[in-house]
Amino acid sequence: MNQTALTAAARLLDKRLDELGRVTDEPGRLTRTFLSPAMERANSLIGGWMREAGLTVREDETGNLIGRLESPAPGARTLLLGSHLDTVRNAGRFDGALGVLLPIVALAELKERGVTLPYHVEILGFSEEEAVRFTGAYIGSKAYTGRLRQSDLKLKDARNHTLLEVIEAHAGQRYSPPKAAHRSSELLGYLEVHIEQGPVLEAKKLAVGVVSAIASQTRGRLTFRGKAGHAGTTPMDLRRDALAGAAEFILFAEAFAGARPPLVATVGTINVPGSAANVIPGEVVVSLDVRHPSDATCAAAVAELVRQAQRTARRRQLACEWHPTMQHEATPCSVPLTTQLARSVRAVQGTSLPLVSGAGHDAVIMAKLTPVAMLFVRCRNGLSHHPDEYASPKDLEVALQVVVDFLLRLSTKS
Ligand code: HGY
Ligand code: MN
Ligand code: MN
Repeated sequence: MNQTALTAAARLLDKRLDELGRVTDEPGRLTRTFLSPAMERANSLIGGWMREAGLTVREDETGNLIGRLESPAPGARTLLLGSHLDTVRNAGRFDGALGVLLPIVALAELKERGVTLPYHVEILGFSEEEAVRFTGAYIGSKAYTGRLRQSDLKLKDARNHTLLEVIEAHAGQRYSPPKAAHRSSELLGYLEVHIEQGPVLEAKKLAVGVVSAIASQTRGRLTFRGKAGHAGTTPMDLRRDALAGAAEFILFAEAFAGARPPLVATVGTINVPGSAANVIPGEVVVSLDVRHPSDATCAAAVAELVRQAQRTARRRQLACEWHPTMQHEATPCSVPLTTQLARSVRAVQGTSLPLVSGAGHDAVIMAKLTPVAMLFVRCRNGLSHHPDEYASPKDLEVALQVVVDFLLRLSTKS
């Protein structure tokens, strides 16, 4: 593809990321959660871009946006590309969206050049990956791969609505967990383009890299229970302060993980039901997110952190309960597919750096259906899950060129 067309395509991609970044449930900041009004507006905006690129568009019963480009080739299999369209609260405009919008621009360019691919392509905009509205992540890709369970449908959001109620209200009809959208034998694989959300590519002065594996991840909730009381009349030595116990644990978790890189442990939310400045907190619920490239190390770290939380609680005459909400093993990317992707990366940028992803991605779920590969794009200061998240148009252009090269090389193999 000639450079001018590529530069123009990257500029169009950047403009669309900007436009999509303003489709939000919370004016003034970017927040899009599962089946929200903003997600519906995002699906219709992106569906229009998919149609312009020549794809047929549908939304499945779980709110996933699916664009399909059929190949005339007899017996053609399907290549899947995509990522998630939901966001964390006060998010950046690249996380998830890049992996949906970039392939649309790439296919539009190939259409412009009169290229017909010898395989079908499906571009997937998953309806939920971030676990913001419901604690169990990957609802969209689990539904698409036939791995959504009845138990998932019982998850409740902050308004006490179950996942089933929310889906049926959206669809206006009964819902049960769907079968996989494809059999593995029909697929060539899944490619997800995503910002790195880390500092490595920037440090190595590279625009893109390939993902070798996605880290093991466990999330859950710790509930500390003590005794509420009057802040003014209860002597310090007679208190059972749940918040003080949780605070001691939070600092322990930070030090524990800090001493064991690349282990990471994060308490991202803290909830003190019925809190008031003049009441000793009787109950506190904190989230715990633990990750490591190795499953065994991650599991051992979670066990030690929970034991420490319970030791801290006992010493303070508190009760402490652990409730796991999500566990995903480390996911190696497909070596053959990643080797092909690395070839395109080398063709464009001269060198291809393999990286482990500390962040979870829909590729974790897609890997249970088909071989997966991921292309990481450098993001400024490695910052993500933040409105200042940023990937430059120049780096978008490199990523676009890699994906077009990958699609064309795959044509000669599929
Ligand atoms: O939290 C994650 O790893 C991803 O951004 N959902
Ligand atoms: Mn994210
Ligand atoms: Mn993401």
